[in-house]
Amino acid sequence: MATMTALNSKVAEFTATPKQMFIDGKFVDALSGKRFTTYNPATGEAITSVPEAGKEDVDLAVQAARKAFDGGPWPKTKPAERSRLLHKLADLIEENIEELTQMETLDNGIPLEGAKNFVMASVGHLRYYAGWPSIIKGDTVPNNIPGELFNYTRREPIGVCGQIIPWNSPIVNAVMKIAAPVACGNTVVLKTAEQTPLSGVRLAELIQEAGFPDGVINIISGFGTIAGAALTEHLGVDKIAFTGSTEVGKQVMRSSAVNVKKVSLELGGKSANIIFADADYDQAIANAANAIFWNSGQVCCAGSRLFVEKKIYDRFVSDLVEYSKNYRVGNGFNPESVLGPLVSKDQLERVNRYRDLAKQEGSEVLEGGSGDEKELSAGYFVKPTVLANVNNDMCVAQEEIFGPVVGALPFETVDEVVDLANQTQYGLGGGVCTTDVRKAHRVAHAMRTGNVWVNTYNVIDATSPFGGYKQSGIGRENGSAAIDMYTEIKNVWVNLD
Ligand code: TXE
Repeated sequence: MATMTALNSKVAEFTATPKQMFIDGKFVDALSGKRFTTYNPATGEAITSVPEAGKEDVDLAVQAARKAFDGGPWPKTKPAERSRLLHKLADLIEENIEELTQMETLDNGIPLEGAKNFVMASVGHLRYYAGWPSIIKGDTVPNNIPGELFNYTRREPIGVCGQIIPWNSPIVNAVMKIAAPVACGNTVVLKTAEQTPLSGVRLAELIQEAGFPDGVINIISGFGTIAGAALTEHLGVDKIAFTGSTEVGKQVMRSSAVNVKKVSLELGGKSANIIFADADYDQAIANAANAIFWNSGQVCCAGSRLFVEKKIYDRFVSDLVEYSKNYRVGNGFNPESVLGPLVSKDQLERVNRYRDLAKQEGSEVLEGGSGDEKELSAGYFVKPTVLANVNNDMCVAQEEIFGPVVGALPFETVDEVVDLANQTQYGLGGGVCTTDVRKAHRVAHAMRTGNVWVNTYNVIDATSPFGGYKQSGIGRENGSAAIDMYTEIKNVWVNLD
């Protein structure tokens, strides 16, 4: 077994003390004094503890964000200054990249290389939105009303944004919920996921160091049913952006109705990845594997339903299992690991329940991957798994598993596979592998999903809209779509007569 990468001294120092949360520019404990422990999913060992925010702490954070918004400094801060601060935060993340990478691996489990990609994606995201403040603008609008009327629109910030994130890519999730709203002049209260609060605490330190005015960005740690719910119910919050399960997303919508908050949701998926017989075979195998196994399948748009044209189905499924042996599963600090553990014991139990259910439903469970059994028994690991002989009505083909488990389904015609791909409550991602350009676009247009990848998969960038059709969500993050989502449009009429 390769030697594990040593823990960076800064990370060791950081985790040696209990952490606090960030409200109104200061690091504080919960008013109740309650705390909870965060664990390393590769070993089950405690890392450190963070405050457990209650309703009263959420209230303080919302008040701080209100103060920074209502007549406060942020909406009036000049665009160039907002850009400078976002770039400054990106610089600080870059300066601390090794430390943040290790924190992600420690808390979430993802191997160091993947964790570094998360941190770099966060930097890219901040830099992209740092370019926006000076170009967020309204229009002058021609109109048909008699007389001389000057008619224009303004794009104004919405107010206080309550941001709730999951645990599957903690630092990227956090930055995605900060950069765009703050670029638009909003203020933010972000609740991190209870499984992975660590990088959020370090991010808050860097936000403080960057010099954002107090209360513009508040980061709290706590549980969904308490702190998350308090945020969605709070009358001082103007907008909620939530990423998580569809079930909780529905609850968030219901609670947000109390003061008609603007709501955007990025929810679950059961995305179809379609492999035609005319695809570049080796590329399609690599694509199919990456689509589901990257980050151990804990990706909302993971290609968890793999449709393979019947004439290559048997060979493709067996080659995919063979290919998956390249995925060494293990502790993220082991440089040989390609896939880390699942984030928690709950998530491990959930994925194992689905693997058992697959057998009961009559599919064949083919396990691939590789790893050291001693290392694997220490944490919440699942090897890459291919379910063969799945049909689209089975639970394992309809419910989100959120692990490295793919159901493989055969098909014969384009119309049939488009129909099957769309037979799901979800509509987040989709993939098509073919060398026929007409077929590629035809299928891409017919898929009822927010994102489609042709001969690639899981490509997400700050520049490009991301979000779901149907029960996969409301609204789009990233790109100019997020600017629309975090601004109100005001129409002003001026009588010039
Ligand atoms: O998600 P939750 P969980 C899916 C995936 C996974 C399943 C369960 O299938 O297996 O959900 O994961 C906060 N009011 N996804 O239980 O519960 C919670 O504290 C307000 C897909 O972790 O949805 C956390 O911060 N907030 C998904 C966040 O919501 C509440 C990523 C997500 O938790 C709340 C994660 C409430 N009542 C899971 N209850 C994706 N789209 O990527 C919980 N929260």
